[in-house]
Amino acid sequence: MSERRLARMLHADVPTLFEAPLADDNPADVVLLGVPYEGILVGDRHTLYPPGSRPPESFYARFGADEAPDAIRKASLIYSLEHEGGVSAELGFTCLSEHLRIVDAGNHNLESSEAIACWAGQNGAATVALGGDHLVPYPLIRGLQSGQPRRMGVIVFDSHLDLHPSPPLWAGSQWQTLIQEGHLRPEDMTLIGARGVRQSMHEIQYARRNGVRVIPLEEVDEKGIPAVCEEVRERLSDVEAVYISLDIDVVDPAYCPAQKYPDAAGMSPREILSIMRAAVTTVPFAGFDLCCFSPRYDENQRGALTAARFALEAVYARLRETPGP
Ligand SMILES: [Mn+2]
Repeated sequence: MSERRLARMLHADVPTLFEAPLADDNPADVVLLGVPYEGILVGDRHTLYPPGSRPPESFYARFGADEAPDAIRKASLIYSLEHEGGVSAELGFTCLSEHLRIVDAGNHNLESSEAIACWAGQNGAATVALGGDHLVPYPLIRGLQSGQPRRMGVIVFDSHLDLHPSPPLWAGSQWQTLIQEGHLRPEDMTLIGARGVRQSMHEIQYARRNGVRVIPLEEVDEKGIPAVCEEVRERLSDVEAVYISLDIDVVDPAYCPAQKYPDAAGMSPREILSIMRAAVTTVPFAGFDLCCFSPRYDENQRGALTAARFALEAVYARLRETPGP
């Protein structure tokens, strides 16, 4: 292995995401980071296990999101910036490395990822985070908002609403907690892709009462992606920046079997990329996370590659939001 490659290794056989250089104290446009955090685990409908427990797994209760960042980094070699600096066909054959400073800050816990997001907010950088479970947007949005307080629109792709009121610091109550702490307004949240019956009545009641827009997958199918993109643009018309959170279980398991809560007949990656593009070309891009990817259920890195592609799209967001070169 060349010295050049070694400088872009995080540890052991894990490269940095897209083989981006390691983060240092210099300014950056995009800060990549892993948050290999998996906290409260769902055992069954009535059982939650505290962080750190290792209960038996089942098809209903899959774990392993803490293994995701390194698995996605390995698959991201396909998108290595070392390949001529990352010449992007999607961006009119723009060389990413010539226009953006993209760095990988390594793996972090909740506390240090919040500190990195705060630094990013203060320094005008966007964060691209690989979870971890779906609590990960909690420290990221808190950090971004403390670094640069803004009215933040949030676009969430998820098969589930995650609008439970409790317990706190859970990948099912993160949005209510962020709202209660004043970091988000419910009317600035749009949840796209709900499907299946792993839902709770009180979550949809909370959404309807408080103005959280829920677009179930069936409505996406009926209206079509262009109409959904148009509604996303409208929803973002009053905010100052957008944060995008992607629970990988919104994606059809055919594209990514490595999901904690798989549900057949989901969205295609290209549908999601189209909506992401609509969001980031409307207002400045603040950050992105991808959560609930569990590589132990992956097949031939198919899901890890899909996850890496979404992270690449989040990097693109930084160029889509600003005038081109
Ligand atoms: Mn979900």
